[in-house]
Amino acid sequence: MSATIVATRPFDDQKPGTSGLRKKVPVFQQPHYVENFLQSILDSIAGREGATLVIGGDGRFYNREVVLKAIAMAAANGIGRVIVGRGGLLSTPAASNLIRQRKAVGGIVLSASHNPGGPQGDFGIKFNVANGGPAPEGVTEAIYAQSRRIESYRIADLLGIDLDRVGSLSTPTGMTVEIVDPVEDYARLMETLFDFDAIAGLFRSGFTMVFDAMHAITGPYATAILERRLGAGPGTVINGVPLPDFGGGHPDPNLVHARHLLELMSGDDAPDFAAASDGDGDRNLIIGRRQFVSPSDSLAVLAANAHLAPAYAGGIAGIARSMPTSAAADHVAADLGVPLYETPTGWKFFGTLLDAGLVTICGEESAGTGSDHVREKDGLWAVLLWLNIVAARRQGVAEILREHWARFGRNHYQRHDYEALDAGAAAGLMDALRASLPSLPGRSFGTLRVEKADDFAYVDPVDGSESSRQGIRVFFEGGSRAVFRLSGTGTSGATLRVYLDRYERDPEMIEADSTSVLAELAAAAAEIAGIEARTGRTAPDVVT
Ligand code: VG1
Ligand code: CO
Repeated sequence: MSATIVATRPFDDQKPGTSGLRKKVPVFQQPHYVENFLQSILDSIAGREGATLVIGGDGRFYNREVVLKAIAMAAANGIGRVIVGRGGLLSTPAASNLIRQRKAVGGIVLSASHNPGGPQGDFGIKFNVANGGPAPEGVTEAIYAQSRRIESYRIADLLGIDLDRVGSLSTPTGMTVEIVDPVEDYARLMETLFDFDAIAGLFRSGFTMVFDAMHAITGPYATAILERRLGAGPGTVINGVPLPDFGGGHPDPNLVHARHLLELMSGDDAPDFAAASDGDGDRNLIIGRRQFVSPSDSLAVLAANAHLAPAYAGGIAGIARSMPTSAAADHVAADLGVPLYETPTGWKFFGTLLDAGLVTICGEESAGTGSDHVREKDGLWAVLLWLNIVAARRQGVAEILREHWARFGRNHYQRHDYEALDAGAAAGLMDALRASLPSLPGRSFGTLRVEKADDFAYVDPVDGSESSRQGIRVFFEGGSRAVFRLSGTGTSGATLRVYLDRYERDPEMIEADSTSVLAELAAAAAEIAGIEARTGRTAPDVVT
């Protein structure tokens, strides 16, 4: 039994976005659709002959079918060994870790991350390269180009692979299929980074937490690490069983989709700490008692306190944040005397900086934080670093955050999302904004006066690659900023994201409510972009 060559025709919509190819499940279910894209990925891997490839996904609807297809196609394309998470499951950070540990040429990670799942929900395919990180733009462009000219794909006949049993077997084509426990290597890595004894001591002393896995991939990881290894009480992890449709929920750990956690944390019998993670386990939400921590602040606090965890005791080399992320981390970098890099949105832009040792900690306003331990953002890592810091400082989340603001000042921050816009209207809005850039400086909106405005372009300091049109930035006198960009992860219509950032040092303004502090900036941003006139929307759908 060997490989079959199947004739196919290109699809014209297989262009990866911010993080892989994301479409509705029925799009992926079209005949040859998945195979075409997988073949285009495999074709992009130089040196795949005999090499190791990691395969796994977040367990959403269609995961198992595509895992089996990926194994069968790897076998027909000369891959020597595939490492597959049991049940076809791997969180994004765990996949990144396995790629690195096992010196794989890359990994195929099946996920649409925080997007909903189920038969009518979203599915996604991401490709990670040998450093464990998301394929850089040069690679995703090559994959897309290949998907436009593909004429055939290769697939082997794989009879009876049992994805649910850990162990190794050989395919008729000679490829080894190694099914591994998806949690084990990752949990061991976490033990090397953090002071597990101190965190376990915290739980023994009566500290309580809730971790909401949102019926997504992090359930088994969080249960193994928090409940079993660290001794957090049983029931600490809720919604811990991964389900193909995430139990009908939207696995995005933000104030809208994890509102119940915010409510829980404002009650009188609130636990000390609450956290959540997204569909594929790379995002995190942190809430203390009566204290939500915005992801941008979380990045800054983690960077300022990382030295309290064993892995970062020697200090950090630098910090990187995506451009729309607030400047809170910039103040920490300046204080530590380390560089701060500002990159376009998407974790793929951090890879070269991490590989070159220029930065240790990275983060995005979209609830992603991570370090050089893998090449992806890592939800549980952020939770464990927070717990390590809480244990070392013997202070609660709210106290730590308040001291942080008092020392560094506070960047009041919000992201306003306008979802499911007409794609043409959204593109028109961005074009008009771009065209208005030269005329913006000097104009006033209420008390805010525009100082400068540009379209963010990035030159990677390590490999010199260039990325343009990465978001419109409008800077106001006094240091406030509004940023506009269109989402690259949605699957229907367009989503406009408006990011608002205003820095305050005055103690009274630090304590003020972010919505009111940002109200004037929000109004200015809406006016500058003509949001109501162009989209008919008078308010955002989601504020995070
Ligand atoms: C969003 C976030 C971005 C993140 C990306 C993938 O992209 O804004 O910060 O890297 O999702 O995260 P966009 O293009 O929709 O703004 V995940 O957890 O979906 O892998
Ligand atoms: Co994700």
